[in-house]
Amino acid sequence: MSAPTRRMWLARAAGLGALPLLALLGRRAAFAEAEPQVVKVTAQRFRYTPSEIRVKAGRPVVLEFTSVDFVHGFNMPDLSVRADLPPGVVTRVRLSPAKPGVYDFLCDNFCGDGHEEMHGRMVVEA
Ligand SMILES: [Cu+2]
Repeated sequence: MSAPTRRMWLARAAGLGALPLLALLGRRAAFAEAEPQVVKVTAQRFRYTPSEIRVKAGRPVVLEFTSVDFVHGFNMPDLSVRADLPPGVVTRVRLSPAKPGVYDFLCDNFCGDGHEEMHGRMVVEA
């Protein structure tokens, strides 16, 4: 085999080797898109921090709640999501908002004077 022919074969072999690698990278990118967005939220008389949560439609979300002082509630009626948030533990709530929009949430465990002020919203972007 002459030197140029050998080089051509090597180049072809390298090209073929790159195909599975590209496929693997593509699959990894798709997997990364399906990875949930994790949002940490603190619940405390009488607010959630942050009070506005921005997420992407179609991407799974995990809300990680920590209450510092009381068994607050988390209720987002339009997305049928509800949880108790006992203090001292992390409460994880998973959801996959499909439709863009603004969804209100509120504390539905009476937590004292100012309880009515304990609310926020989730902005689901297209
Ligand atoms: Cu509350």
